[in-house]
Amino acid sequence: MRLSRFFLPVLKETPTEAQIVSHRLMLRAGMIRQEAAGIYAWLPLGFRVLKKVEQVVREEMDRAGAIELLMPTLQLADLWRESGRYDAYGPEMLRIKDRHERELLYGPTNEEMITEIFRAYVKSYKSLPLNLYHMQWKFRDEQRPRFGVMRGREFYMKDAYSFDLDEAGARRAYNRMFIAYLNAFARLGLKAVPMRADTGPIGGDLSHEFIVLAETGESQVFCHGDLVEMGAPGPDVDWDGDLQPLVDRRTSLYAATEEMHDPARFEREVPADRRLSARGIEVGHIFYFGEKYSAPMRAVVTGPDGQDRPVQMGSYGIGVSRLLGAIIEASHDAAGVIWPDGVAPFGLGVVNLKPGDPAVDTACERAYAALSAAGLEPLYDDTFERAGAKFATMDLIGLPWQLVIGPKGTAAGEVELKRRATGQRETLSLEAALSRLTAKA
Ligand code: 5CA
Repeated sequence: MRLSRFFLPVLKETPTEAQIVSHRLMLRAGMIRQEAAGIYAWLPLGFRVLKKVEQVVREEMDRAGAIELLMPTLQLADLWRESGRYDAYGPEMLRIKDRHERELLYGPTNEEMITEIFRAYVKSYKSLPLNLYHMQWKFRDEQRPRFGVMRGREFYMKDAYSFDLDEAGARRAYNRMFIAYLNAFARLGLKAVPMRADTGPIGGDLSHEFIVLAETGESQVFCHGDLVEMGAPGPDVDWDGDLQPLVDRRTSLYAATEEMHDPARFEREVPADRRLSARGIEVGHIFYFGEKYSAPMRAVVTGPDGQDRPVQMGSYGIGVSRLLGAIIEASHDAAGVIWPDGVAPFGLGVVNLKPGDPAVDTACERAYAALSAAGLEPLYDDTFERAGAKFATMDLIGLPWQLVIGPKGTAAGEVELKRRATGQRETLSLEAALSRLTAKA
C-alpha cells in the first residue's frame, strides 16, 4: 500500500477524552473513530489489525476442532423467552421492534440461538462432540462504556458453543478451549492467565476468565506469580487425547478474580514472595453450564442406550475488538504502538526520504515491489512530508520494521533498517536488507 493513496488520519494532538494509553494511541494512529458512546467506526488501519487478530483466533479455534458459522446480530425476543433470559437480562439488552411490532434484540451473546440451531438438526449422540463458533458484533448497553474498544457497547466477539452427551465429554470440550485460548493469546504476544471466575448472567458452575495483567485493567485479580510466566502448551498437543494434566498444571495454582477471591486461601496456598495482586484485562471467558439452556429449550439427544437427555453445553468467548486494546496496553512505548509480528497492520514501512529524487524513487520502488511480491505487505511512505513527521508516524503506527531509504545512503549503496521494538538500526545494502526481510516471510 502506498501511503499517498491510503487513508491514515493520524492526529497530532493527544485526544483529551482518552484516559488510557491504548485508547489514546488508537485514536492518534487513526485506527478508530467514536461515532456514539461505546460505538466505533474501524478506520482502515484499525480494521486491518482487527482482521489479523480475528484470523489468529480463527486458526486456533479451527485447530481445536471448532467449526465456524455465522449467526445474525438481530434475534427474536421469543427465543430468549424460552430460556427465561429476555426479562432477566435487564437494561444491558438493546430491544428493538420491527414494522410488524415484532420484538427483536441486538444479540449480547448467542446461547439461545445456537441451541435453537442445534435442536433443529441434531438428534443423536453420534453427531457429538460438536463445537460451533462465530465472530460477530455484539451489543451490550453498558452503563459505563469507556477506554475505547476495551468496554464498548458495540464490540466484536468470538463465541463458541460446545455440545456433548455427558459431563465428561463437556469437560473435554472445555479443556480444548482452555488450551486453544492459551495458544491464541500467546500468538498475540500476550501473557494471559486463566483465573477462576464468576459466571454472571451466562450461568453455570465452572468458569475461567483469561486475564492479561495491565495497570489499566478494569478487574482486580490475585494469583500465583508463576502462572504469569508459564507459557502456552503450543499447537502440537493431542487434541483428541487427555488435556486435563495441561489444564491442571494451570488451575492448581491460585488465581482468582475479585468476585471469587478468598484471601485466607490465597495466603495459605501462595508463598508471600509469589503473591501477585494486580489489575487485569479480561480478554476471554469460558463457561461450562451443562443443561442450563438445553433443558428449558428442549435440545435433547438420544444416547447409546436409546434414552433422550438434554445436551451438555459450554460457551467460550473472546473479546476480539477488546484484544486490540489489550495488545497495545502490553506493547507500546512513548512514541507509539509496537505491534507483535503476527498482527501488525502492515509487515513493515518503507520510508522514502526524498520523493522525486530519481535514484531514491527507483530504490524505493524496487524495495516496494520485492517486499510486496514476498507477501510482506509493506506500507510505502511515498508522501512529501518532512522526514521527522514520517518517522513519527511510522513509530506511532508501530509496524515491526522500518526500511529507510534516502539520497545519501542511496549514493553510497546503503539503506537503513530499523526494528521498531528495540529501536535498533542497521545500515546495509538494499539487497542485504531485502533478503533479510524476505527470509522472514
Ligand atoms: N456467552 C459467553 C461466552 S461466548 C459470554 O458472552 N461471555 S462474556 O460475557 O464474558 O464475553 C466474552 C468476552 O467478550 C469477554 O471476556 C470480553 O473479552 C469481551 N467483552 C465483554 N463485554 C465487552 C464490552 N463491553 N466491550 C468489549 N469487549 C467485551
